[in-house]
Amino acid sequence: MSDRDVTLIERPAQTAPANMIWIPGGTFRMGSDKHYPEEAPVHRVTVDGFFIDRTPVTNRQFKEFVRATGHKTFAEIPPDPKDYPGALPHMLYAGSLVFSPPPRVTNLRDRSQWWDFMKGADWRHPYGPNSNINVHDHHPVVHVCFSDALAYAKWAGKDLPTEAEWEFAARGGLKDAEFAWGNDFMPDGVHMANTWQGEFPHQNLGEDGYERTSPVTAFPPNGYGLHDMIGNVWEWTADWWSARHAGDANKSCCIPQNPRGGLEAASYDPSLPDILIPRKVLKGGSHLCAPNYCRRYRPAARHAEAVDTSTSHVGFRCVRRTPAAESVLVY
Ligand SMILES: [Ca+2]
Ligand SMILES: [Ca+2]
Repeated sequence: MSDRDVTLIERPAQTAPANMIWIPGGTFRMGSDKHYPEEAPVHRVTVDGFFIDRTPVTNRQFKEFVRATGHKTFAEIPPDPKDYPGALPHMLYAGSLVFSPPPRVTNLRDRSQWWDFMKGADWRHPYGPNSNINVHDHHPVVHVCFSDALAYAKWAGKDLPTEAEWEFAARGGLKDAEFAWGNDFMPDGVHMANTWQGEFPHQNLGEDGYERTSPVTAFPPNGYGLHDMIGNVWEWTADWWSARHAGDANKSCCIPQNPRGGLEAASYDPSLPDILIPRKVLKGGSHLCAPNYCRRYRPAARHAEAVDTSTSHVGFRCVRRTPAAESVLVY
């Protein structure tokens, strides 16, 4: 041991759980002032160290959870007519939102043009009842709503990341970089994440090798060794949606520590005043993020999703926090 370097780093005494990576805590500049309004303003935030899953939760991992618990996802349960007064009975069926683009789209504002609430679509049938996940063990699980993701996390002895934890991990140790791997979207012409090439939503060129989801380690990891933080599937976080970030602290003493996002009551969709379904923050963008439509393949990007919504491009990964991250000698 005497001839080896000894480094003192903040790391808990326990060894890393399987397929998780330790993210040393720190202070970083969260958000961006250069893109969409909901990412602004840039503000400093401190997070404690934590473990995070190396990849999004896969179909194989979710299958283990369902086998052990009998969990039924929200998308597999027909809605209770009592919860939807006035709805026609034949319209109340179990299903989930599947990306089904029309041949032509007149305007990019109306997302219902390419999202189809498909009967029988669920995590085992990602593109409808006639599809399956037989050869997709290593693809991220999709068609999970917020409570499904949280149920998995609790079963695994974990939790869902806060937005700040997720963004800090996604940045991979880089300061203020646009992407999880630096400032160049395609360094040396290499695709670093599963996004969309071509004109969204009708022209999916698949130049990165994938028109839909991809195996969770198909693209290079970021500086922390994490795969797919950007692209492939959006990922649920524990935080309630807020239309903008809080401002930067005036003094370094007052930088928020382990912030927990906005208030539930402020997370509703203002364009749907009669529907009071709270929304959570999604992070990382998906295989549907395209230059002409949704440039959200960046750590600072964020998107609101109603807690009871599941789709073919949203999944999640988990974290595990330590009550007291101890400083230990690492050889
Ligand atoms: Ca792609
Ligand atoms: Ca992702």
